[in-house]
Amino acid sequence: MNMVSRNTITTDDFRAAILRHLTYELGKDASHAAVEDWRMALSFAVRDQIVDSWFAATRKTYDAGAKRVYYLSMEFLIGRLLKDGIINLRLLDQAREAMQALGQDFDTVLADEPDAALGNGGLGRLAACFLESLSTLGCPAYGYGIRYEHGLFRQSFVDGRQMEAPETWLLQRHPWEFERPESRYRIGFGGEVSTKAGKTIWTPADSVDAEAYDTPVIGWQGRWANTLRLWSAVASDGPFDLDSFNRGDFAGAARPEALARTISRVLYPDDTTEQGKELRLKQEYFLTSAALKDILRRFDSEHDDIGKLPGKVAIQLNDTHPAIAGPELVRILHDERGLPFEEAMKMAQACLSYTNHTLLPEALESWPEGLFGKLLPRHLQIVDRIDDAHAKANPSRTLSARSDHQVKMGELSFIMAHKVNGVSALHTELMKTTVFSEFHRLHPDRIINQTNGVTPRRWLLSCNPRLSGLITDTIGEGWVDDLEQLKGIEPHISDAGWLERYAAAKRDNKADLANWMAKTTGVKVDPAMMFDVQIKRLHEYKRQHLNILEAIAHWQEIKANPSADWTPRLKIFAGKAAPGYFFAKDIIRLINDVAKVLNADTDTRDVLQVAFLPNYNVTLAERLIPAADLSEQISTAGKEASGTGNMKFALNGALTVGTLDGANVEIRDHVGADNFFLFGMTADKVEERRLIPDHAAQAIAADPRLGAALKAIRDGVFSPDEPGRYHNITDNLTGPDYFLVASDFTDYYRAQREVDAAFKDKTHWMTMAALNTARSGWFSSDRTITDYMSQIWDAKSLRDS
Ligand code: C3B
Repeated sequence: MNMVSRNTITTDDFRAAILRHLTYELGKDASHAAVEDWRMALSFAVRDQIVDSWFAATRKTYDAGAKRVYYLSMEFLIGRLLKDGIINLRLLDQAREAMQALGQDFDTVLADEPDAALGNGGLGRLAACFLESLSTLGCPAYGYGIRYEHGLFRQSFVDGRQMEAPETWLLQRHPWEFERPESRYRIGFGGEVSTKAGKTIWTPADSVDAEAYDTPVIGWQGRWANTLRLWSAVASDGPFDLDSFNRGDFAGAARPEALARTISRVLYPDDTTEQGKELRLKQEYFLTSAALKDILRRFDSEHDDIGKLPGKVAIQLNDTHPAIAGPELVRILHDERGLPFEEAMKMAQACLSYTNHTLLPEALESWPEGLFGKLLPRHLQIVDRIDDAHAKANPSRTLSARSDHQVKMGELSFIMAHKVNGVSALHTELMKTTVFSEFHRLHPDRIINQTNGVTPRRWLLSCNPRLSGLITDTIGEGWVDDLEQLKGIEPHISDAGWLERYAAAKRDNKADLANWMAKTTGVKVDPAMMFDVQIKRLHEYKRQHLNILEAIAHWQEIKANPSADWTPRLKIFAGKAAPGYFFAKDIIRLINDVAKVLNADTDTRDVLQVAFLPNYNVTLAERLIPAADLSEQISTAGKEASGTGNMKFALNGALTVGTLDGANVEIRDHVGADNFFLFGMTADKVEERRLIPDHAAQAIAADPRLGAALKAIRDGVFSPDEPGRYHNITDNLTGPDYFLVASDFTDYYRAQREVDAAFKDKTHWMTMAALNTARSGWFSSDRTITDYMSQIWDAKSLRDS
């Protein structure tokens, strides 16, 4: 199906490799092997090929004495890796044929792989796309993160309510990682700071060890592979305390190990609000300190002049989570290596850069100085000296990483980075005028923009074989790592035959999704309906409640006139709410309750249905995006830093209904205003509107449809057994309504009716969809990473050397 050319290994050789692994690695006879055994054997056969290119890349980097990029991130939302590896090695045909020859269903084997959910959402998935692009571009790089035993929780629904269960990806065998017991570092916490002979010495009270696990990340065509190094926490003093054990205190004997392992046990399930937990700060220091120790060990093995560090090491802080890297690097350079303080600070700044991913005030990390000083006493002193040095260099200012007895990680990151970047043009401008306005005045060259991107290997080639096959048929395969080549399909869009092939790909993807939904959720849907999709974390600013209010209002309109010529539509939702975010959980339940009523309504269900699919993850995104007609990107303007789902949808030919927020602005610029359904207030208007004390009441009074929809919720139409169930939502939307759901409703409703009208003209709709695909090339993470390499890291590709 994919027209991409093949790897040179023959199917026979590949089949033999699979059998060899099955027999000698897994100890299984083919006649007794289970699906998991086949998956493991296939993974090992694929991994063999990755390892060769991985070693070659490492050798080239050493030989060239090249600069490496280190991407520090608390999250890497990598998802499944097997198909990714197969695609990038161009082994798809051989793998499929070999599994067939072995009597196995290839897709069943692929689907057996757990989805590694080591991230919450956009930030973590961006890190995964970036690693893949770094490898595709041949830029020497490491991702550093935590090897969480439990990634993001599994979500299910009981009576429409979100239930959370631990995620257990590591309970299955994981073929991609290599344990590196030799790369082990002691990470200290607490204790005392003293001075001896003019030197400052930190003596931690406790410690854990960080042990490395490496996963190779293969780039397109297998020409380069980098490393994702994840740290696992283990007890410093061996697995258990023998004295306690011999005294019969078995629980006490196991305590050190249990305590240590807590650090890498779970991913925090909230991507925006700070938990304020000691454990979270411990996790952040654990990751950062282990990474820096590893970076310096590697540097020392190649260079003997520490002055060369900034020329050989670029460290990217993915949000403020690893911001302790600033003080930690200064501590190592000053306390341990003896550099004068100012010099240590300058050197650290030259190595470090920081990406800001959100302006939401509750997501800007800060730590009470008591907690910070208890865990990291030396670092607290260093933060103060960093502040002093910064104040000395900028005498007229009083900007500080310490205020109100808090350590402010955003400010600290800003001071310690030579470049600070936002993730979309609008977000970067807002950084300059809001959170970092004073810093920006002081350091006008420091903030730069790097609009996010997504890897086209996973988000088009792999997840949408029908469309990628058509594209390759039309313009060859160069687009896969040069996505701007998609422009080459534009002249074909006016050819009715070609457009019909484009439409057929979408139609077939939708039919696949409908079949899958019927099989897994029991929801039967007609693939001829418009598939309208909103998939992302649940958050008030993302406004899933605006979407469901529109559904209610539209349902009421249809009920009043059921025989009119309505455009049939299925609204699909998926996404998780942080377990402690009760408002977001109410929104989920409301959507499920509304779905129950609408889907049972025989007057309307042929033209309007709602489905909330459980346990949203990377794999589900790969299934939904290729089948979407409409992409919902409806955040309150000024709140969504960028979005990356918005890019994946446009690339796969879904039209966007969206606000002028984040990267939506740039998507609209690229695909053309005619091919985008715009609605809502701009970020400036949002600020003005909030100044009107009764903005929500005014909006409701002006639009009876909104009033009627809210009334239906309040009257218990969707929760007859408990009419007051959603009073939190209705009270909020009729009262403070900080995210301006009511004020944007009317324009959203209008835009949705425009969408309905447009969908009726199939040729026009498909033309718009194809133009979205043709013009989304700029949103490749290859473009983003190329710009980081030249504008932030000063790093070079070694792929073709
Ligand atoms: C997200 C933002 O919410 C998105 O707008 C953005 O596209 C991505 O980051 C990637 O830049 N984000 C997140 O997922 N978690 C955070 N803690 C902060 C931002």
